[in-house]
Formats: sequence, C-alpha cells, structure tokens
Amino acid sequence: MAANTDAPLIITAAVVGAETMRERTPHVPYTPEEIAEEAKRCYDAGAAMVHVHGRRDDGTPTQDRDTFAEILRQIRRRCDILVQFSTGGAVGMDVEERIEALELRPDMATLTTGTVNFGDEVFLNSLPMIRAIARRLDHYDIRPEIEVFDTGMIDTALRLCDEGLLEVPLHFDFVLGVPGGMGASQRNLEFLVESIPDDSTWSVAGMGRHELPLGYRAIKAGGHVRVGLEDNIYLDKGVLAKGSFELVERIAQRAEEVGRPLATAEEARQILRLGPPADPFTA
Ligand code: KMH
Ligand code: ZN
Repeated sequence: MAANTDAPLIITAAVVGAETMRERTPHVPYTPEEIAEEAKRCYDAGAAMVHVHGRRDDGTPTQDRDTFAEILRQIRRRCDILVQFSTGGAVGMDVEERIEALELRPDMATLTTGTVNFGDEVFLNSLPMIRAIARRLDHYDIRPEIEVFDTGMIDTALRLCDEGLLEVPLHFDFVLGVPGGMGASQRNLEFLVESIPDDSTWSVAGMGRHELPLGYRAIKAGGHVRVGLEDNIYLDKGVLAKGSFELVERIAQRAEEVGRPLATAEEARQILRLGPPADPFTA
C-alpha cells in the first residue's frame, strides 16, 4: 500500500447508525439533541466528519427529512464538523425515503454501489437504485462517499463514472466485516486499496472488534478512518465505549503516536474535494 503518513488524517464518527439499539448499549444517541451532543464530543476528540442516520424517539430508524433537518441544525449550533448523511438508511427502506433529506445539502452523503447480504437481511442497491441516488446527489451538488462492502462495488462505482453519473476522483469507504460482506482482514483492505484509481481517497470502517485494528492499519497506510457505535460498541474486549467519542480518542491517540496529524474540518473539506458549505443552517 502506498503510504502518505504526513497527510492529515480524517476521522469520521459514525455515531448512531440504523441498527445499534439501547438494548445493546445505553450510549447510542437517538434524538437530534443526543446525536448532536455526541457529534460535538467526537469533534472535540478529533473527528472532522460525522456520519448521520436518523432515529425516532423510540430508536427506530428513520430517514425523515425533518428529523435530519433538526439533527443538522443542532450539530451546526455546536461545532463546524462536516456532516455526512447516510443514503443507506436501514434495510428495507425504499430509495425515495432514503434520499429525501438530501435537499438539505449536507457536506457529503454516502452511496453504496451494490447489494450485499446484511446479517440475515439484504441491503438492496440495484443499479437503477444506485443511479437514482447518484442523480439526486448530483442534483444537489453533494459529493458522495462510495461505501464498499465488497470488491465489485468498486467496479460498479467506476462503471457509473463511465456513464457520467459519478466523477473521478472518488472517495471510497471500505466497510469490512459485515456478516454477508467482505471480511475484515488486512489482506482484503490492501487488495481494495490497490484496486481503486491512484487519485482516489479512502477510509476504512471495520465492524466490531476489527474497527480499531483496521483503523490503525489505515493510519499507517495513508488512508482515513471511520469509527463509532454504528460499527462497534466496544472500546476493549467486554468494555463498552461510553460513546463514539472514546473510539475517536483511541484513533487520535494512535495517530499522534505515529506522527500523523489530524485533519481539521476545513482540511478535510480540501482533502475530500468538497464544495463550500451549502446547507440552510450554516452560519
Ligand atoms: N444501515 C445499513 C443497512 C450507509 O449509511 O450509507 C446501511 C448503511 C450504509 O449504514
Ligand atoms: Zn451508515
């Protein structure tokens, strides 16, 4: 893996997700205030971006526009962390539901370029669905983060570039260790990094116990890192993280140990080639 360990490290905090429930950890935020408070703690710990899903007060996942508007407003009140909306939502949601909040023009949004088994369920992303999401992202001028759960999703993203629906250079996030998706080995990560065009940027999101080791690998390999309770609820074996911020702190600490500086939100905006902030709640 080509390594540029001088380049600032972007830490993305995946603070909520659609699957982690309070029954598993009491520390997962549900309400917009709770999500924004957690985003602020992660920002203070060194995160430059927060990956956002919506929840109702009882914790059930929602991609409701008004919920996302409130989350965005609450985050903007607290700090200038970059805000990335999920367009994956939860399994079973239809495309329109998944992307209705994009009209709020977050800094970035995800785009999963393929279908993957997701535990006992299926995270469905047919080509027409992917194209519809890509068109909506383009309509609002929102840069995608390509979520890669398996190798073919890179090929599909490049196919969409050929079709003119996506533009190189791309930013990829390798989501490794979902049951049904690509395994969370270092070998797989190396293969994926070698499989993307040279001018791409990338991050890794390891599931469960793989989160921190793969994050450490990415720090040394010149990539970026996503951590948080969406992907992993443990700080150490049997020790629940008290919030995503503790996982961000671990990554920040390791980056310091190996001399990799942390990206500020503004530096992350440059590295990820994002446009200026465009949402209605930007001061
Ligand atoms: N909740 C997963 C089914 C994304 O945020 O873009 C999909 C997901 C991907 O989390
Ligand atoms: Zn997500």
